[in-house]
Amino acid sequence: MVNILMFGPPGSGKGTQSVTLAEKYNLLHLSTGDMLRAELAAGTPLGKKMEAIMAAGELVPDDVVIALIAGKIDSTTGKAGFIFDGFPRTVEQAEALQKMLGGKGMKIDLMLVLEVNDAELMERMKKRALVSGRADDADENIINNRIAVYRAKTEPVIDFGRKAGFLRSVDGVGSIDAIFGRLCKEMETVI
Ligand code: B4P
Repeated sequence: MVNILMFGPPGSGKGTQSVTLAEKYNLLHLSTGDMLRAELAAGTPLGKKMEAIMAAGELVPDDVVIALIAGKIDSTTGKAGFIFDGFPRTVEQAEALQKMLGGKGMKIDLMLVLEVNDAELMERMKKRALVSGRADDADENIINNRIAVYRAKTEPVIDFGRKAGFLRSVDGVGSIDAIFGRLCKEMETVI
């Protein structure tokens, strides 16, 4: 089983690229953002608790997302591995994932970091707001907060990946197909 982390700032294209990478390489796509939005949409107690945090562009507590991911890893069969999209978002989440995988005889094989400048991120999320209905895309201040939270809490995971030796940076600006091609080149070093 191969384990890939799709990493990058909000709006960098993690979700967009993870879907097609998962199809091409027969991986299970695990997006913590999608899982949390599904809880919100279903009106579960967990979703109700997380709604305000997500709408403000803050991170939900580590134990919540770690539990969501653990449940999925345990119940998956018939796949060549996992692509983790938007997880881990803190060093604590990264350490928990490494421990979880280690306990099952697996490891993190590759961490793909999509590099996109802030102006481009803002433009993409404002465009997405027109169709997504997402509260966290609708307001420039919230988008700025998400980018600030990324720099403060999530970017340190890059150092974690660099030290562990599985980090690969990829230019995340250009056409979706061109970026997909760049990511596939990196994937083929581990698959
Ligand atoms: P996510 O769902 O992970 O959302 P995201 O970071 O905004 O989006 P992504 O990078 O996937 O961008 P996309 O492909 O859609 O997180 C949402 C919230 O959930 C977080 O703020 C947090 O509150 C919570 N959460 C999630 N995981 C968590 C965790 N582990 N711990 C704590 N909290 C967590 O692309 C964006 C837009 O750009 C799209 O419209 C797309 O069409 C467009 N686009 C993509 N590639 C493009 C390209 N090359 N050129 C032009 N446009 C492009």
